[in-house]
Amino acid sequence: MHLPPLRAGGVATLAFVALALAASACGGDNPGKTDGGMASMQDAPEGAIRVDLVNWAVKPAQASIKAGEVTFWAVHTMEHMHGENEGGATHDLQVMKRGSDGALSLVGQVQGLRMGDEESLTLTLEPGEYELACNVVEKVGDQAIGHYAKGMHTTFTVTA
Ligand SMILES: [Cu+2]
Repeated sequence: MHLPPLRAGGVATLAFVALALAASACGGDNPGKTDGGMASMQDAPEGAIRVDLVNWAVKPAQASIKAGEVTFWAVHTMEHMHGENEGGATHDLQVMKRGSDGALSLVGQVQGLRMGDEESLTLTLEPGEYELACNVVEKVGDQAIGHYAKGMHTTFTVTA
């Protein structure tokens, strides 16, 4: 007795649905957004700090900057591989400031960057300790995959 051949297809379809759900759950609501206005740029905006978003790391081109207006250029780079069913179809960039009590509060973010997507984010930052992170939590198969827990966060310092 053989398994019906549609089984593999069925599994693939389920995986696709899970991915689609994950994508819509973590904010694919960027189309039409105009406040960034630079989504189609191929090169980093002048003076911007490139931040690569990969499985599973947030990698800014520099770890600190002077306070003031700061532009991050979030890139879900093509130059990395995704293992099968490991997730990571979309990434966010959350910029969070660490308060005196140690708690992180959101300063600004871009969400739902698919592989090859890039978007700039300009913020006015006060001196302090920050964290650059991706807080996407997606469902892959039966597993909930939290990108932050996987390692998608790094310290970023803003100096006076
Ligand atoms: Cu992520």
